[in-house]
Amino acid sequence: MKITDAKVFVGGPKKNYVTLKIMTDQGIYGLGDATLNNRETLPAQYLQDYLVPNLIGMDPRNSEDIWQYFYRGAYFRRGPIATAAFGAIDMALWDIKGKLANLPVYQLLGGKSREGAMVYAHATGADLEDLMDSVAFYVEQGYKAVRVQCGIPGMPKGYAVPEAKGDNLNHITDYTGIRPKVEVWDTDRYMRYMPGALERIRERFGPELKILHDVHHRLLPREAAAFARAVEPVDLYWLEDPTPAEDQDALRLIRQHSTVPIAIGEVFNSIYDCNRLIEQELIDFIRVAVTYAGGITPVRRIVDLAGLHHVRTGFHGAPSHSPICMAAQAHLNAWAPNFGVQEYLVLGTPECDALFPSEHRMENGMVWVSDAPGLGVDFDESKAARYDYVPGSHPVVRLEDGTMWNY
Ligand code: CS2
Ligand code: MG
Repeated sequence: MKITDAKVFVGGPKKNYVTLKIMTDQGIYGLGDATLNNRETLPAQYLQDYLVPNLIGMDPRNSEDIWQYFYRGAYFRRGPIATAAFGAIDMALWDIKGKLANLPVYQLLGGKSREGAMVYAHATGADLEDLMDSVAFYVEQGYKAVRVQCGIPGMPKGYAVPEAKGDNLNHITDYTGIRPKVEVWDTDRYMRYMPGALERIRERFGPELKILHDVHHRLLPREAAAFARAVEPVDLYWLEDPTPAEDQDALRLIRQHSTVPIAIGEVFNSIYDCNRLIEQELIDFIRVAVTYAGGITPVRRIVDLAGLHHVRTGFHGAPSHSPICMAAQAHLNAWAPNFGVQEYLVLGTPECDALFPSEHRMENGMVWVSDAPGLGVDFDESKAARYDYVPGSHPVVRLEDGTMWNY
């Protein structure tokens, strides 16, 4: 069996999805996602210029060797541009493998460990009252877990917070241009306000709701330790990215001062970014994404390592990823013995569903994996032609005095 061709598409409804389609001499094709948020053209170019020409003629069934060939063969290893491109190839090869075997990918991983996989939604508010409405909206729809972010009094804009009450902020990318908007951050205001706000959410929604909160890398290690201690009474399901991920020792300080579960890893792109954190049991949830972390093959290794150390999965699932990555994660979530939760934003616009038809279902705050062979998601090329690449950007963050800070 041989790979005969591969095509890369960039574009999508309100989003620049990078979609790889690998064709074979047996008529079976596979799909992969290389969407690197706000840098989408780069993995696409890497695929087009270097990887696709080498893929042609390879046997798609040898997904392990193909992964090693590109990873080791690049010489300059890792980095999200490369791993997103390798990730797309790997997903497409698992898709092909499943179609060949006539089995859904979760069966190739070891079968189902559960029926539905719990997801969490993003509740957000310009202020706390607005956030409460947003949480109530998700709770009414059956969500068991909700991430909560709200505006901080006196701070013009916080992470993932809408400007006007009632606005939904599921898409953080600003497509008006390539130059990022500037948001202003004030750690002191955040530290004073947020623990009390989280307690009020707990009081209002009761003990059952799983409440998650994302600090988005904004605190220094000592601040993060103090914050984690302050939010202990809230009984968070997790505290996400309390400090920038590069300084892994920072998490030790947090651990020494608090038992709040820590979730980290959405910016990681290899097992070497998290093996120490996992082995030293400094985190509770690993947040890698199948796209950025290089595909199903390496993510499965991360999941297995995590399982040895009581670390559960909480894969990244922001609107950064196309339904192809989300499908790959749905299969891993169905299998992983140490599954925790899946981040899930309802992209479900009719345009997105039409571009990526699939039978994976979201119902009652759970994802139900599709039983179709392979990844169980398709890609309608005829519709893809409607969408062009649209340059966009995340905001950047500065402190009040102008100092650059972490987005
Ligand atoms: C976030 C992301 O989903 C999350 O937890 O941290 O929305 C993140 O900001 C984006 O993926 C960045 O591209
Ligand atoms: Mg996050």
